[in-house]
Amino acid sequence: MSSFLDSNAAFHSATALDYLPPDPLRRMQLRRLQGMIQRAYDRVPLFRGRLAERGLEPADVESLEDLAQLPFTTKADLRDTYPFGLFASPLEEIVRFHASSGTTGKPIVVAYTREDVQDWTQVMHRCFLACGLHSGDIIQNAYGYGLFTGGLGAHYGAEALGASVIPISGGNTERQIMILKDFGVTAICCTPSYFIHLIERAGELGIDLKQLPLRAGVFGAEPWTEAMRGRIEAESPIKAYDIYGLSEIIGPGVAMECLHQAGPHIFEDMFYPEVIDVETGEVLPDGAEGELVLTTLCKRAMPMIRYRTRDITALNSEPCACGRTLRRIQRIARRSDDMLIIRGVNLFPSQIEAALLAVEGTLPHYQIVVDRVKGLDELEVQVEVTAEVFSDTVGALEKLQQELAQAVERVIGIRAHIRLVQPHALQRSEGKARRVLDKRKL
Ligand code: DLL
Repeated sequence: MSSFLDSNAAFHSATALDYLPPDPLRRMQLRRLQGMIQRAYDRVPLFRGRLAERGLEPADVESLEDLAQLPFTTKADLRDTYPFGLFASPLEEIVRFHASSGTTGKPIVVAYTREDVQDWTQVMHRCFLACGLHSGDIIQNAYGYGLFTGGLGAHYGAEALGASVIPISGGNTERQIMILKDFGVTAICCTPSYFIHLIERAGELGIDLKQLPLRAGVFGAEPWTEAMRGRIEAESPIKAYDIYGLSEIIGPGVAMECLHQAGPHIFEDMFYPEVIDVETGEVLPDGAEGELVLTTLCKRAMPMIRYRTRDITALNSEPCACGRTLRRIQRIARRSDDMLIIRGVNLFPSQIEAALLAVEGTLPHYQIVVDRVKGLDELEVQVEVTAEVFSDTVGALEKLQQELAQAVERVIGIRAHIRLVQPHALQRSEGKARRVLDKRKL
């Protein structure tokens, strides 16, 4: 009995901010926002310069609405200041780096102070509580550990919860299934497409996932659909919850679905959301669809002011049956740029293009074809080669194919199937080249 009361008290204290009434929440947001803007102004030359260009100072932000006057931050700003140019803390205060894909060869670098890691741990802890997990759960964390934020982000949150964490990382599906079964795993964290792959592989191995004690899946890092949720819930014993986040803001844990599975709640005490018109940049009202812009309210190492996520969504301020006062975002199904997410890895066509052009014998015409086979994303790159190369021996063509595959893998980190085609084989477009054919039924 006492342990039930203890865990209940722990739940209430860890999730108290999920239920703040609107007024205190807005006051907290404004106080934090003003502190964040001052910090960025004092410590990040790019931000100070941008405000100065507009004749603005931190004191001009007197209300949350005033944030709309401030300039946006974009992925290009991270690229142009690579690697450490947006840091607001000295290197000796940085305890962690992560990185994610940039639009060119260099990654986007993000950094955390000790307090940032603690804040991140707390939001991830709140994510797990929101979907009904608690100490005693056995959580298999199949997000990749490493520069990707998924693995370590979920790991720290799950430990804070007091769950038993299995830090298995991504890949090796048969071992994942063996551990799911043998350890009595109750929750899994991975991309939704990978879990579908796992369902299919388990089926082939004659293992009925429905007999296992698994009950929750914390799925994100890529777009997915209600149809995928339906399939996962029909073919396995779990409830599938949507978790959203991005490296530039913190990693996983920006927003998370509650037991009602009605769209992720944004942790608004930590991240201030706006939705803007993609073309004009104008702030849109709740309910209108546009691009999500996020401002960190507590980040020390790398404050982000009005970061354009490129993710298309709408803010939902309708009350949720769970009683949380945090607004929700509509499921993110697309982006306003050409970033692709393949097996949880972010990549841009421009990165593939750069890799291809570095190899002699190729022409600047290529097409990227993405498909999903047995739950796994497949990437094919069709590349036109010069007439001389095309009439070469089979051995020479195979060698070129190999070279291209290696060049692409070096840049994006995953293997693509390269198909060489003769000059003019690919359709030309009159306007902007359509480089990507995405055949995945999301
Ligand atoms: O994917 C962080 C993460 C890890 C989120 C694990 C959830 C779970 P990045 O690699 O920087 O960070 O990629 C961020 O992935 O801008 C979205 O386009 C996409 N994305 C993330 N979560 C979702 C989701 C991590 N639930 C980019 N639904 C984001 C749709 C998502 N897209």
